[in-house]
Amino acid sequence: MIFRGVLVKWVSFFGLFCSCYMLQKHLVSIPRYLHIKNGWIYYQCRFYYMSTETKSWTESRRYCTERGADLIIINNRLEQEYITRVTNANIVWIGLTDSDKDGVWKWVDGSALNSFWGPNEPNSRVGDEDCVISHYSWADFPCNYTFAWICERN
Ligand SMILES: [Ca+2]
Ligand SMILES: [Ca+2]
Repeated sequence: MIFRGVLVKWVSFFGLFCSCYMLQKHLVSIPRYLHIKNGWIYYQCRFYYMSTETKSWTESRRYCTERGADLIIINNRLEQEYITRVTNANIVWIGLTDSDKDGVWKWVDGSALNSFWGPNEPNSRVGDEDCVISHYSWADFPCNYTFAWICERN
């Protein structure tokens, strides 16, 4: 029985790893309908949702968390380039804010910051700019401005 349990665990772990690896390797050849389900796109073992409407940063985040996701955390240049590509370089909210403490930028999960700030950003140009958008690079904006957004989940 113990052996069977271990075997099942091993098979399900390996199966998960395998399908993830296969999807990454053969991403280009996978039919479109496999990528996109209810607006979610699969890329590099993560699911992304690109909004078609606009909301404030807080409302955007709520949309994501109500669906078991959160605003996107951009972990590396590859992810930044992917997001720029799939949004056609449109402005989107990302999961970065300094609303806890001015000048201390934090991802929504508290993870470390990889900086892709645009020239002269963050600059709090119109006053309180506590939330961050991606548009090729990052810029801080007032959180109550409305933009499209991207959710990310496992
Ligand atoms: Ca990410
Ligand atoms: Ca700014």
